[in-house]
This record gives sequence, structure tokens and C-alpha cells, in this order.
Amino acid sequence: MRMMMKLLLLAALLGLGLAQHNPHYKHGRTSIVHLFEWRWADIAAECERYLGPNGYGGVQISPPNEHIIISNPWRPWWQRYQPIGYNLCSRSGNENELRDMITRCNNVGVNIYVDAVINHMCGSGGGEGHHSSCGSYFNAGGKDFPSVPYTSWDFNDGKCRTGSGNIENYNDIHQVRDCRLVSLLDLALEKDHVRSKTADYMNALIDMGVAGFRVDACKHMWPGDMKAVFERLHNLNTQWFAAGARPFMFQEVIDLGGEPITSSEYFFLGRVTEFKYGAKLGTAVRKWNGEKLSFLKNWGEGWGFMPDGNALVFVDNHDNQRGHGAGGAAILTFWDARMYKMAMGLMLAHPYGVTRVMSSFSWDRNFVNGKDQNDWMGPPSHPDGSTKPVPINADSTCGDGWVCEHRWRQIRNMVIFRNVVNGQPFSNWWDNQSNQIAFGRGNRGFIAINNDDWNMDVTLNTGLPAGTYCDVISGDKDGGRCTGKQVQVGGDGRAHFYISNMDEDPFMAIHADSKL
Ligand code: QV4
Ligand code: CA
Repeated sequence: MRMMMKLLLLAALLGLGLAQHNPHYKHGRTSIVHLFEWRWADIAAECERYLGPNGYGGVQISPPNEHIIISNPWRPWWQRYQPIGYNLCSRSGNENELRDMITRCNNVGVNIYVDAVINHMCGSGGGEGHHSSCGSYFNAGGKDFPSVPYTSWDFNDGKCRTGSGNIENYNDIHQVRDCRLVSLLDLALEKDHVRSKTADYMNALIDMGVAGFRVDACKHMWPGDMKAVFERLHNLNTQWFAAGARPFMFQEVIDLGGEPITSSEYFFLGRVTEFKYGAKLGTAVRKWNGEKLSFLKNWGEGWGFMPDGNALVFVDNHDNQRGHGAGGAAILTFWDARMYKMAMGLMLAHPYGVTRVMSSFSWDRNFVNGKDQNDWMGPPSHPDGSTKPVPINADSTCGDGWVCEHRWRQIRNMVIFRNVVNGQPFSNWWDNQSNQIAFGRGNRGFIAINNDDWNMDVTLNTGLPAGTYCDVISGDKDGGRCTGKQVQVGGDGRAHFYISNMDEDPFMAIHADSKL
């Protein structure tokens, strides 16, 4: 009997924990798109006209809470990572627009995940007054945020032992948690008042229908304090989610190894961003440090990444696509389009992790001594600092500086590929011991990649049923025909792949739904 009770208790605990690892996708969807800095009205429209129809599982939205308004530099993107309070008005829109967007996206099966900035408020040098996105008064120097309210009692300064009050040494776990990250006023999350205000903010969003959170700067919060907040969170709104569904949590922890704080400390709270993934994939696709694609035969946990069930993976994110955060020069972004698409194809075809697609805005980079002087630039905006809408061109691309990687045919089609092969095992690996590789997903999909400087010309076992398949990288299946290349799979499941290293996109992918 005792063993039985223990097993039941374990199951319950695991169930609780695992539930926060589950994105609650609808209709077998598998990927999240980060619509960085998009306005709520544009996200709602995109859910209905594009993300729903093309099988995206959810959207990570920029922080919806009230943030500081910064004039020097002019309206930087990172002003939204400096909270002034939890009123739901920001550069992306007001509470009504947010509510409307969440409803419209949920109604077409696209979940909303909120970027929650709960470790801190604005920078200590943020000044005093009403320069905030809802106009609320605050006094950073006095640590006074009446719109919450937070006063100086609600911050960690008494606990921080460094001279500057900022984090000075990432090898000291107390500094990392209890001092200020680049001078951002550090909240005392062990206090009940702070925990309840944080939970109230997140619960308001859960009750509006969000499916979970990307939690900012988790390395800088004690896991025990985060647990105390997460335990106060409501179950998801039963208008769109099963009764008892727990919010999906994916925690931003930058762990490339070498620091005392590790990703694994946060596994029990939800999934964790695996920053090693993008750094290693960029290095391999760029063929730096002697890396070759043929080494990716054991990609995933075999490369020392965290256990699959805990991982949130991406090629780039809003920080490291512009030199912030971690990943360094190896990170591939939309600026390196040809390699980027190859990396995205590989990530979306491979079973490891929950995948996130970055959708960016462009800016005029200005490198001086290897550093982009314009890495602070905010989204396409009007002279008054308000964000421009996202115009959709006749060819389905976006205009006005919005990059819309999630609409690039090669990426959109690989998001669909991932849905089609969901649950199928990694199979039929082949490589040429250099940079030509291929692998399948059971009997539902197959990808072949040529990253060598010569042609790929091989006959491979795809594992797929016989038939004619459209290559979804060079084109689409349009009714009864392929607009790009096609692949003939024989009765034995084998198919011939010819991929010139001069191709616009030197990789091909076929799946059960691209079969004529
Ligand atoms: C500067 C100096 C400080 C100085 C301060 C004085 O750097 O040393 O004390 O002025 O006022 C902006 C400026 C930064 C400035 C700071 C405070 O860039 O120069 O400090 O404001 O005024 C984003 C940007 C940061 C930005 C921050 C707040 O990346 O540049 O700082 O927003 O606006 C670590 C963390 C990880 C974090 C990563 C960037 O472990 O969690 O750094 N990533 C997340 C988000 C990221 C965000 C934050 C955390 C903070 O992904 O986008 O930082 O919320 O690795
Ligand atoms: Ca902290």
C-alpha cells in the first residue's frame, strides 16, 4: 500500500510539473512564432489570415505591461524590458486591443504566450515623472511605483552585497539573484506583497485566455520564489482550454556552461530556453571550428543539450540576433538568409525540443569595431514613436521593415512539416561524412541537406510510401501539381536526390501532405 501511495504521489507531482511543460497546442500544432514588437491589432489579423491557416501553434508577444518611455536613445526596443507597472498598455496597444487579440487568436487555434518581466522594474537611472506607456507616475530613484504599488521595501537592495548594487560577478549566485541586472531595480520576490502583485498580473492575463508565459531573466530569480508565484497562478481559461490546464512556462535562462547557476535548477518549473542549440547550430551550418553537418547524427541530448522534455529551442532570439544576450557571432539570423533557412529547416525537421520561430523587424545596422551602434533601434515607427502597422504585400511578404521570417515559404512549410511528422521517430539518417546529410521522421517526412561546396547526388531510403512528392522548400503542392521540384519515391521507399550546391536553397523536404 505504501508503495502505491508513493507512486500516486510521484505521478501527481510529475503531472503538476509536466503540465507546465505542455504548450497546450491545438490540432497537433508544434511551433511558436515570436512576433517581436508587433501591435496587438496586427497579431489578431495575422492569427486569422496566416497563423491559423498555416498551422502555427502559438505566438510569443512582447511584454504587454506598462513600461518606461526612453528618449535617449530614442524609443529603444528594450524600453519594454523596463516595467513601470502592470497596467496593460504598451507600445503594442491597450487592454481592449490585447483582450480582442487573445480571443481572436484562440478562436483560430493559435495560443498566446506572454513575455513576463517579473524580476525587476525600470533602471535605477529611469528618473521621475510620467514618461511611461500608460502615463503612470513613478520615481525610479525613490523606487516608487504607485500604479502597482511598489515602494522601496519591495526591492532587493538591502540584500545585495556589491558596491555598485549591480551584478558584478556571475560566479556569485547571490549577486546574480539579489543584485541589479544592468541597474534594473531588482524586485524582492521572497516578499508576499511582491509575489501577490506578480501573480495578480499574470492571473489577469490567464483569465483573458493566454496559454502561458515566456519568463524573462529567470537566472536572476530564486527558483523557490518563482515556485511560490507560479503556484498562485490560475488554471487556464476553460473557454479555450481543458479544465485544470496549467499555464505553459518557458523560462529564459542563458546557460552555455561554466556558471554555477544552471538550467536544470529550473526544470521543475517548466521548460527552459536551450541557448546552446542556436550557438552550436550556427557554428555547424557556418562550418566554423571544424564543425560539419555529418556530426549532427546525434543532435539533441547527444550534444549535451538539456533533456528533450525540458527544452525550448530556436535558431536566434530577439537578443542574440542583435548582439545582446548570448550566442555570439555564430548565431544565424535573417541577415544570413540562405544559411538561416537551412538551420531553420534542420531545427523544424528534427524531433528535439519545442521550436520557436523568430519574426523580426529590420534596422540599419552600423558596425563600428565589430559592434552594431544601432542595436538599440526599435520597431518601424512614426515620428511620435508609435509602432507602425504591418503591411502585407501582394506576394505575401511584409512591408515597412517588418521581416516576417515566419512567412518565408521555406520556413512556413517546415512549420507545417513539423506538424505532419509530429510524434514520428528520427530515422533513416545518412551522411557523406562531410556536410551532406539526410534524415526522416518515421514514414511521414524526409529532409536532405547539401552544405558542401559540391553537388549532392544520391539515392536514399526515405521510409516513405511510394509516390510523387512535392519538395516544400523549392515550392508548394498546389492542387494536383508541384510549383517547385518533385521527388519520386519507389516501392522500396528509396528516392534519388540531386541538390546543386549553387541552388537558392540547397536542401529539400517532402512529407505525407506534400504527396500528389
Ligand atoms: C547601462 C549599463 C549599466 C548601468 C546602467 C546605468 O549597462 O551597467 O548600470 O546603464 O543606467 C538597457 C541598456 C543598458 C542599460 C540598462 C539600464 O541596454 O545599457 O544599462 O538598460 O538602463 C534588454 C536589453 C538590455 C537593456 C534591458 C533593459 O538586452 O540591453 O538594458 O533590456 O532595457 C543577461 C540575462 C538575461 C538577459 C540578457 C540580456 O541573464 O536574462 O542579459 N535577457 C533578458 C531579455 C533582454 C532584457 C533583459 C533580460 C532585461 O531577453 O532583452 O534586456 O529585462 O544574460
Ligand atoms: Ca533578481
